[in-house]
Amino acid sequence: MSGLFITLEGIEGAGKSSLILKIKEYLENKGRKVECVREPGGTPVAEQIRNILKTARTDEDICDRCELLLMYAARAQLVNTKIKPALEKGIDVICDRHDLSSIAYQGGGRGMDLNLIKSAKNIAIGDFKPNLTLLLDLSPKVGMSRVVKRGALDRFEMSKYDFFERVRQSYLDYAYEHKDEVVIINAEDPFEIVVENALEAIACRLS
Ligand code: Z5A
Repeated sequence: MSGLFITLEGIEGAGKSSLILKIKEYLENKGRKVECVREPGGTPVAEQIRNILKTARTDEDICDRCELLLMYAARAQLVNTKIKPALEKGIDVICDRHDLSSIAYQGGGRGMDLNLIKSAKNIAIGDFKPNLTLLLDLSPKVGMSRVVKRGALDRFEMSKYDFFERVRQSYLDYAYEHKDEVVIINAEDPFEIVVENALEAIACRLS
């Protein structure tokens, strides 16, 4: 595969969607072809699954195992039908969230067994993984203060602070243990600085 697979991770309000556009512009200015996708979602089928996952229902809760499997069903569809074919054509792919979100949210946040998560991963995408992950780290308080300005909260955003504290810690634990894969960026910095640090990490990977 010759395209570069870059993933952005972090709790809500970290600035992933804003940063993706800057990374795309940077890579395109270098003459590279770039596709941007998001998880869960990124294909018509996976977007339908996203809709189920994000909608809070009053008549039924989504149980943790169902949530995990839906995340991986959407990921299988996106990776196998869109991301891998693009990388094979030499196109760079930037993904707003990927597998590390499942470790952080379903593992850290929901407390699910990491071996269960690994099993689901194996079925969905095998050992496929990003060339680089940028972890936008910030406190849940700052993240949520950005998100509430947008209006109505989705099923995940309605979670309590301690859920997001566990998610954040799980992200950081993984990043400290996988320094070759994950670069931590302080997402409480002004956006211009976040962009500068992210592009520097990508430039290092390109060279
Ligand atoms: N999920 C999961 O549980 N397991 C999985 O495996 C996967 C996902 C893949 C997807 O929701 C949900 O699914 C997510 C995890 C779960 N849970 N939640 N919540 P989503 O895709 O809709 O949500 P998100 O990824 O968290 O997106 P977000 O809330 O929009 O955050 P963001 O994309 O990181 O932030 P943003 O939209 O770029 O910025 C938010 C606001 O902050 C915006 O007004 C910006 O202008 C502002 N901003 C950004 N950066 C800065 C800085 N540096 N300073 C000041 N203001 C800033």
